[in-house]
This record gives sequence, C-alpha cells and structure tokens, in this order.
Amino acid sequence: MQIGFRWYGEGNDNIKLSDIKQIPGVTSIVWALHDKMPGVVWEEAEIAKVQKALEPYGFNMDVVESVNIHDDIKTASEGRDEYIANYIQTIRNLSKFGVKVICYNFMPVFDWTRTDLHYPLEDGSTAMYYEKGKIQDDPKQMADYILSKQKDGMSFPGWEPERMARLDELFAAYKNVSKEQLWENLIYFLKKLMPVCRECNIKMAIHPDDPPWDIFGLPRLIVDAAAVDRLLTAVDDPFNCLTLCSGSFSANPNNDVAAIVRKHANRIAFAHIRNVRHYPNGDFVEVSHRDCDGHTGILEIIRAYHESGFDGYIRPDHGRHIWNEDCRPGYGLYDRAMGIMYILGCWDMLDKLKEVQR
Ligand code: DNO
Repeated sequence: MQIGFRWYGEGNDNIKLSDIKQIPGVTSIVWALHDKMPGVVWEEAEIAKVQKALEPYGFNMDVVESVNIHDDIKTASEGRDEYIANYIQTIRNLSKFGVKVICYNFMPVFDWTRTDLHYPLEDGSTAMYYEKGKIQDDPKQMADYILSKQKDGMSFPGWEPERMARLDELFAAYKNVSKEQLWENLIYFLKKLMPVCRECNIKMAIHPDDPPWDIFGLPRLIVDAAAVDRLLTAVDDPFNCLTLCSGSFSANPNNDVAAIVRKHANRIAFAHIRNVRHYPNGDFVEVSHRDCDGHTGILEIIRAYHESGFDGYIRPDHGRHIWNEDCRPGYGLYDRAMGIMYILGCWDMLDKLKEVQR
C-alpha cells in the first residue's frame, strides 16, 4: 500500500507541499493539470513543471487524478476519435514521467455532486452534504450554487465554469444517449486505449459515479458491484482497473465496498477512503474517517485491502473542514491528515497482528 495525497498544484491550492511532507507515510502526490480542458493534450513541458515542484520533497507523481474525458467520447459524437487520439498522446507523455495510474470518470455532464458544501456537523465542523430532494429538476440552479463556491479562480474539477456555461448544449448532447449506449462508448474508449496502456505501463482506473445513481435524467454507469463486474469483464485487461472510491459507492447503503475489494483487489489500482453517514430519507453527509462516525464500514474495507495484500495507491478522500481551515471543500489539510493517520493506524496494527500470528 502506498499513500497518496491529492494536491491541486502551485497557486491552485492553499496547502503547501512542505505541509504534506510532514504527514507520516505520504509518498505520492495525486495531481493533475487542472487548467486543461477535457480533450486537450497534456504537453511534456507542462508535466515537467509539476515534476520539478515535487522533486525537492521526494514525492513521486505516479498517480494522476484525473485526465478528464471529453463529452464527445462519452456521447460518441463527431470528435470522438480525435479526442481519443489526444488522450493517447497524453498517456504517452505521462509515461515519460513515470506515471503509473490515471484516474478518470465517465459521468455525463457533472462529476461529483453535492447540494451543500459546508453542512454543519454536530462537532462544529462542516462537511459536504447531499440532499436528495434538491437534485430533481433544475441542474442549472445546482451548477450555479457550486460555481458560487469557487473562489479565487480555484475551480472544482468537473465543474469548470467554461463547461457549466454550456449546460443546455451538454444536456442536449446526452439527450439520446441511453445507458446501454454510454456503456458501449466507455468500452469503445477503453479498447482503443489498452494497447497503449500496456506499452506505457499505465493503468486506467475508473472512478465510480458519485452519487451512484442517475441524476437529472442522466444515466450513470459505475454504481454498484454488478457494474464493476461488467466493466472488468467487458475489457478484461490488467490495465483496465478501478479507482475504488469507498464514499461514492457507499452513498448507496446496499453497496458492500469490502466485498468489491475482496473480489477485485488485483484490478484496484487506486483506493479512495471516505466515510459517509446516511439519513433514513436517502440524504447523506461526509464524516471523519473513523469507522463509527459513518456507515461506510471503513475498518472492514481496510481489512479487506490488507488481507488482499493490496500494494496499489491509497488516499484519504474528502474530509471535514475543521479548525477554521480555509480550504477547498473536502480537500483541507487537517482532516485528511487525520484520515491518513487512521488508515495507517489500522494498517500497521494489521501488519503487527499478522506478524504475531506467524
Ligand atoms: C471529488 C472527486 C472526483 C474525482 C473524479 C475522478 O472530490 O472524488 O472529482 O476526482 O470523479 O475522475
């Protein structure tokens, strides 16, 4: 298991690499070129700048989150093959810098979706919240709310103002894309990529849809264990992998994330550990990584990774906003650092127990 920490880059994140360096165990910075729109090639010179920033701290750049997919690829529109060619060029360029895993998602129009980015928790902190009743008719209202929370030019990945300004056009593009067609488009994309991934030794690791159900009439694919089985079977290649996000899947209480880990450990390239608490009406809120604070089953998930001998990358996911930290929603330093200590505490103890039992 190798610990990563998501960092948005120089000038795009209040957190400094020197702060991250002080968190025990972190070896990888999970990064991206956040100013690149989907479909554009990531140039070597741009990647080299990130490498230069990480080098003094000894962090590697093995994991990218995310190289986003152009909507023409998702909808099989005119530009699809050209955008796939660009994606392939980006893979080739990334491989020159030792990148091993590319996290991406295949969500139509929106990436992760929340209705309140600063929902007050009983301990005085705030966290991201999803109110089912609010995600019904007006996607624009929600997009406006999320955009209003983006300050100082720090846009949220998947919510780029440029894309949100074209919301009507985007919805129109997906109008005739059924769930089955979206599956076909995903598989088409992956099959084109696999030979290059093998050559470049880069795993494609899909992130589940968050939340794992259709929203605003848009189909969402990676929502449960059956979808994971389908994806991994349809493109049965060791380079077609998962970013197994515990919090995304467990927003649906019927999903058993530990069971997915046990079944597919060798196809999980990247693990996100996030804890979620459900309310009886289907709303949910993100909470601390401690098992008993939520319903995700963090301990069982970590145990499943440990028992499977997981040697991929793992990172703490969304944390609460605590101690008045001025941070990106879900991506503060403090609660995620505590998340790492929780994961490491569990992991080290499991190592110890294994040693004693030998
Ligand atoms: C939100 C993240 C997602 C994730 C992408 C992966 O905080 O979990 O935005 O990075 O869906 O492509």
